[in-house]
This record gives sequence, structure tokens and C-alpha cells, in this order.
Amino acid sequence: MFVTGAAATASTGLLSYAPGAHARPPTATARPLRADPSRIPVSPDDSPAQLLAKAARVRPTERQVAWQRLERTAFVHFGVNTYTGLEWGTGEEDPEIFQPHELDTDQWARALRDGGFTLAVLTVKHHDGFVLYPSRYTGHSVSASSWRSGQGDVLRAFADSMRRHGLRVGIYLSPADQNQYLHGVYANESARSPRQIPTPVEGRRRPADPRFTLPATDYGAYMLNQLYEVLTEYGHVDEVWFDGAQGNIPEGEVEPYDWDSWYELIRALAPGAAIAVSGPDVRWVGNEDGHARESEWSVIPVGRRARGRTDCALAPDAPEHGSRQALLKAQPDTDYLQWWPAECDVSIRPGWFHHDDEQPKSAEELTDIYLKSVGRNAVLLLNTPPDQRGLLPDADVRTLREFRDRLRRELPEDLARDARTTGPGHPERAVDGDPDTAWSAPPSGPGALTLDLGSAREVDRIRLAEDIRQGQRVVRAVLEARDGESWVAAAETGTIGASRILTLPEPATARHWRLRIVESRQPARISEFGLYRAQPAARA
Ligand code: FUL
Repeated sequence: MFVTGAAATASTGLLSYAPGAHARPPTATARPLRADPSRIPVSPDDSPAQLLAKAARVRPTERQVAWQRLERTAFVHFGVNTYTGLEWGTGEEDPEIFQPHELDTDQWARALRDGGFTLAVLTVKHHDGFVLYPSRYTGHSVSASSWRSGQGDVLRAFADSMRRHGLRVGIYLSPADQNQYLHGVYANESARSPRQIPTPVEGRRRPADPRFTLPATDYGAYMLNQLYEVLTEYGHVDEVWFDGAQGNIPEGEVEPYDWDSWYELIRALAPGAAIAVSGPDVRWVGNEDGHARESEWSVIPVGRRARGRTDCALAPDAPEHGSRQALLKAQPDTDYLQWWPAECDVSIRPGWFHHDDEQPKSAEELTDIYLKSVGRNAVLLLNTPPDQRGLLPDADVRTLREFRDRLRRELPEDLARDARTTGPGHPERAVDGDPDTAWSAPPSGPGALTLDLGSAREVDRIRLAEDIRQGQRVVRAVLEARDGESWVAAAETGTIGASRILTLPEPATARHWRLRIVESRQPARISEFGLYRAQPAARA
């Protein structure tokens, strides 16, 4: 079982510490293990009612709540592929081709900040294996290029610039590694044995504290050493992204990765970092279009795989994951119901890496993607690839700015903010602008949340949110406007989750609005009920 934080260290026994500033040694008195509410075991004998009751009890970790609130995150694909035109490199690229003469990571950071992004993930190592910082553990890195006389460090520049501009930092380190494969380290059938991390390197002295002993293969240890470098020498990291793709490595030769040891090291060195995609905190949505499902659940049936890996019990791109029907279908292959929220990765251009002949998407397309990702209980991860100069092209920078402006017009003033509310369960908490307070639907029935705007207002966008710290509960709800004495349905929604944005085909005008919960796994906890009238340029 995967346990987070200090408890993990004590309970799994994988990790042993040498005393150090960042690590606490396991305590002598073993504390009893508390059940982990982010991961509830399932039995094949659970009745449908028991299964649903368990789903309703699953809660996110604090780390997952913090990650979900990032909403708009960015990817930066940059590396030797930027110079070869390939999307998946071979591992045989000459490092000398990497020549970003005008590299300006402040320009990347400004463009992303101006686009409203909160975190950026850099491809520190893509499937080809070329490393964007001077790692002690490979010659296949920026150090082997004559760029900046072998003293260049893209990760350093990236991390410093992002923080300077108020963005958080994420790291993409590809498990697949063509270069290490060609050099006989990757998948060399070496024994999984205790490895000292960081592994000392002749002539490359540095403080090596804290130290760890973790089970790993040769390649597993290579990854651990790089994780150690990036998590101890580049400041605070908030996301570690492990891709599920294996590049061009033949299927039968994919290394059995040391997930458990990698996760243990990340938890010890960066306890706040969300481990994404091939990791326990964040799930790949199942496509690269930036689209979440209409009803996107964060409580997902998962199977436990070798070495601590978690997989969806259903296919990652299955049309449904968390609905009643999907939970029942997946039950034979389910070990746990887990809080595993969706991340929508998509590139601003057709490729993940920059190619001169490709064009960025328009602000309209990005807005549609936003509504289908953030507006459907997912986090957006938008890739913006720098070109061979080391700059984001003007066209992409412009699109990012237009995207931000377009979103501001899409959801301008919240007409429901501080609206008059009546009834039990503190309905005013759904309109106070505070994500940490929520209306509590009555325990006796589904309940409804009614707003009085003081005068009739035109509305064509609705933003809803559940207080996900209390889990994901709403299955179906209706938004209604009062016309005279009767309530008329303006929109319907399936799940809500952390954020649900509904667009009405035509604006509706009313003074009284209500959200009526039709079906819920537990009494609803609504932290946001926002009403908007999109400004002209945002309308189709
Ligand atoms: C995929 C990779 O193969 C692509 O190159 C890219 O990195 C994308 C984000 O994930 O699986």
C-alpha cells in the first residue's frame, strides 16, 4: 500500500535514512496505521450499495486539493527534438545540436504568467534521454554541448524565471530513456538491490545529505539519482510528471520501473509535489485533446500493479470511470477506489515540440479547451514549446494573452456574489467567493440552493464547485430560473467536482435562481454558485 508522508517511511520499510536536515528517521514507537481516506480498498463481494458508499467516503489529500486549485498549468517541451524536428528522439542525437543562443526563460515565464498560468512543467528529460541540466550521472546532457561553453543549465534558468514571475515549478522526467537503453543501463536485467542515493561520483563532490538506501535496478538508481539532483538543487518543486509512453523502446524491452522507490524518494524530498500520470496523485484524462469527460469523476476504480504502480481498473480512455455503472463494471479488477483527479494535457501547436511549419491554436480554441477541462472538473496542462532560439514564438505569446482576455470576458463579474440567500445549511457560503466555505445540503434529501439577485439579470454562464475536501458527491443537478411563480430549467449538469462551467445556448433573464440537486452520493457541499453574462466578444 502506498502511504504518504512520514508514515510511509516508517510503514513500508523500503526507505532507510541517514540522519539529515530534510529527513526524519523512523520513530521507535510504531504508531498504528490510520486508514487512508484517499484510497479505500474494494472487495469483489461488495454489494453495489457498499461500493457506492465507499466511493462517497473517498477524500483527496491536501496535496491533491492544492494541485486542483492550480487550474491552469503549462507544459514546456524543449530538448534535442527542438533541433531535429522529431517528436520522439532516438537517443543518438549529438548534444552539439542543442544551441538555444537566445534562450530567455524570463520571456517564457512572462508569457505564461500573462496567460494566467500558475505552474509550468519542463521536460528535463524526454524519451530520447538528453538532460537539460548538468547531471552527474550522464554525459548526454547540456554539458556536452558547446552552448555556453558547456556551462548551460536550462532547468536552473527555467526554475529561477518561473519563481521570479510567481509560477510554481514542475519536472517531467521520462521513465523511457533511449540513450540509457543504447548504453546498456536501461533494461539491462540488473538485480533490484539496495542502492545508496545519491550515489557518489568520482570527482563530482557535493553535499550528500540526506542519504537514502532504496531498492532499484541500475536504471532505477539512475532515475533516483536524477530525482535527487532536481529535487535538492533547484528549489521547491510542486509536480513531478512521469509519462506513460515508452518512446521507441520495443514493448518487450521496457524496463520494470522502480516506481515504489521513486515515489518514496519524491515524498521524502518534496512532500508537497503531486506525482502525475504514472503516479498516485494525478490521472491522465485519457486523450491529448484537452477534453475531460462530460461527467468527470475524481473517485476512480484502480488496480494495484507491480512495484507500487497504480492503473485505472478500466482503460484510461474509457468513456466513464467513476459513475455507478463504471464502478460496477470495473469491480472485478478493482483493488481500491482512489481519489485520482484528471489532468488534461494538450499542446498549443499540433506537436509537443516546436516545428517551424506549425501554427498555434487560436484563443477561441483554447477557450473551448478551458471550458472542457477546467470546466469539467480537471486541471488544464497546456504545452507551449520554445523554438530553436530558445524563445516562445510571438504568435504563441499573443495567443496566450488573447486567451487570458477572452476568459475574462467569458466569466466577467460574478452576478451571484453575495446575493441574498435563505434556508438552512448556510447557503451564503456558496456565494462568498471563499473556496473553503460551502453550503451543506440537508441530510434528509437532495436539497436546493436558492439565490435572489435583487433584480432580474441576464445569465448565460454558470460556474459551480463542490467543496472537494469533503469528496465528490453530486451525480446530477438542475439549474433553474424563476418565471413568475414557477421554476423553469435553464441547464442540467451531471457531476460537478472541483469546477463545473455550464454555458447556456441563449441567455436567460431572472431575479431568482436555484441549483436543485437531483442525485447525490452524500448531502451536497457546494462551495461556489456563480452566475455570469459573457461580454460580447466572448459570445459565439
Ligand atoms: C506523451 C509523450 O510521448 C509525448 O511526447 C509528450 O511528452 C506527451 C505529453 O506525452 O505520452
